[in-house]
Amino acid sequence: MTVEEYKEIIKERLSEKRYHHSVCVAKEAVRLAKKYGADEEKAEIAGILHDVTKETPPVEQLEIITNGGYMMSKLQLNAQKLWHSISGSIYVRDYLGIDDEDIINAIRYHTTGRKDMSLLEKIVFLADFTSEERDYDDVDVIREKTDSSLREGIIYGLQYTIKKLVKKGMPISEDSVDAYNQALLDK
Ligand code: DGI
Ligand code: FE
Ligand code: FE
Repeated sequence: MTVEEYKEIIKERLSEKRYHHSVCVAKEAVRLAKKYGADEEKAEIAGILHDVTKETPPVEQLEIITNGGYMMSKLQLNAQKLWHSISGSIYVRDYLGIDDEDIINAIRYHTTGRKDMSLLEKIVFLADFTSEERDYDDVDVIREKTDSSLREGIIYGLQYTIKKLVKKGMPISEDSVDAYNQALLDK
């Protein structure tokens, strides 16, 4: 399938606002791929598809996840915001026929990050924060950091997410903690 065909699928499945977000993330992922030497086509595909199941009803997401042979941990079951990255990665594999592991993993870990992220995974993780339609308070700070190094962007992005989750009393995924510690310690 072509990027244009993936865009049509996403348009059908998402609200206009989130479709626009997906297009912006794809564009930003391509920009970062050019800058940091990743595969631009994979960056565009992963960017456009990263939130494919974000608006899919939770029950359907559970079905996709279970049918895909994945068992969520207690933490994952309790953090519904994490479901779309798991169900999305299974959806593109089992329903859209994507067999590129790197694209599948970039979708799978776009919300939490993880230890030993590939270049493409880092780019999609960061493009979700720095895409042009994002307008939270310190978006310019993470854009600057991401432009100076992926590692700095990742540290800042995870600090932002982890702080927000702690404030709300929410559980923190081990993948986020591992990604954060690795970015801090491995220079
Ligand atoms: O799908 P988007 O809105 O574009 O962005 P996203 O995939 O980064 O999702 C962000 C949401 O996921 C946000 O509400 C916080 C939540 N989240 C991210 N990391 C964790 C998390 N929730 C829990 N409980 N634990 C995490 O580690
Ligand atoms: Fe997401
Ligand atoms: Fe997103």
